[in-house]
Amino acid sequence: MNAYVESVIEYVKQAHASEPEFVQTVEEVFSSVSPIIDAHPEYEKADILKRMVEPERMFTFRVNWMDDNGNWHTNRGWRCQFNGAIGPFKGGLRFQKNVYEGIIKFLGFEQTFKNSLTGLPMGGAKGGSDFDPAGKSDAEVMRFCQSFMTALYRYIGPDVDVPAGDMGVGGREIGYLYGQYRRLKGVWENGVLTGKGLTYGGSLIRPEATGYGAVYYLCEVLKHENDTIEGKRIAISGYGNVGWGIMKKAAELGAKVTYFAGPDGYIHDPDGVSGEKLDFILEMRAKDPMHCKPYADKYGVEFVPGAKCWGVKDVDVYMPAATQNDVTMESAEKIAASGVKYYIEVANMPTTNDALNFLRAQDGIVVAPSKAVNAGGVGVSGLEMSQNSERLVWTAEEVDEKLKQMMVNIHKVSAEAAEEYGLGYDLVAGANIAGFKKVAQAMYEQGVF
Ligand code: 2IT
Repeated sequence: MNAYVESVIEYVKQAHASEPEFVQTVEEVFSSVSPIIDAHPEYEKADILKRMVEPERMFTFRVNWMDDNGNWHTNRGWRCQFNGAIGPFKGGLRFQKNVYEGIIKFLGFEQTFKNSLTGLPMGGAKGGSDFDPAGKSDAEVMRFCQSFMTALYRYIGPDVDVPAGDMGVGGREIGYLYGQYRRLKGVWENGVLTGKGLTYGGSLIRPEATGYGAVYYLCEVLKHENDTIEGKRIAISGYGNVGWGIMKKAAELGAKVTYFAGPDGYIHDPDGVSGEKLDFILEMRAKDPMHCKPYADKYGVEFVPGAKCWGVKDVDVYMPAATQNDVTMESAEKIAASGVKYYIEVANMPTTNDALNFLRAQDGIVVAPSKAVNAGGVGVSGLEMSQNSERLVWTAEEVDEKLKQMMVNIHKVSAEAAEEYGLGYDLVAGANIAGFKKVAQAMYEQGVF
């Protein structure tokens, strides 16, 4: 490894010891960039790497809100405007009990390279709160979102920073956040948020985009391997927005999701999830996001409590689509032993670094990295921004076609970047290199600050 790269990784390990997720993502991305630093001594001179691991700006704020019984609560809010070299800051908001600086920073860093890969002009950002949405009423969520936006609105804008959803933040939350932004600013600036409802400037296909994009990316991998999506059986974890989109697009293209895992265990449905089962999942999730067992009860299929489906043999593709560090070394060993050929990450950083490197080193497995595979989500957010600024609305077919092209291109530039540096078909390194190159060059050309 290049000595400068090594020294910056070492620095991050020391300086961010209390933020293991952030250290993990820096190590993962920077482990691929040595050849670029070797080829560009001017980057070291301009200290590009050390500047890259420091957010341009990150702030924390207080969010007070009243519950339905009249009790006040205090939560913490964050926004990390990580890198704005190639466009306005862009990235989701995560509302989850376990959120702290290290999670927001890891997601913001990852977002920078992901957004670069989309080919659209978007910088990297992330934000969120340790607010726990579980069991909260609509009115409580509304008051929380209004308070959150009151603290945030001065620091965002269509050309400044454009938040969106992530875990715990969907269409409902974005609606309340936008309502409060509009009320405070007194202008129609709907390009300030993406993932909006269709009645006020949301883009068709945005809710499905991450899952659809992941399946389009999978199709490109299969094409490369002289294989097709037809008849493929897929095991996923997570059945949120993203997992649901995978199920739907897979069914549409003649494949099927035969396993899916939730917080309480996993489901095995050999017929695959399609048709009205997709509607049932939406209902089940709305009633209780912590249990997928009701699906097994309803359709008379197998439910395995307290376990993950990593290691099952009767599938062709694994797609972890739940959350970070879902697949550890123990699961990776089972995956390698299963003989399944395709390991397609979907959630942000779903694999620990040791497990990811272990899987990449296996001969018979093709590994694809989440920052490329899930980039269709933020990619369609970028398309939503374009529609908002031009005051027009694209049809579902138009957006879907642009999404597909974007995923084809992300796969292509990743494969080409790896090829260029003699790494073969290494989609993990290729995505890191392709995403990194554009950001590094933009920072370099804009001078040191
Ligand atoms: O992780 C992600 O890319 C997102 N949560 C979506 C971000 C966005 O701005 O649409």
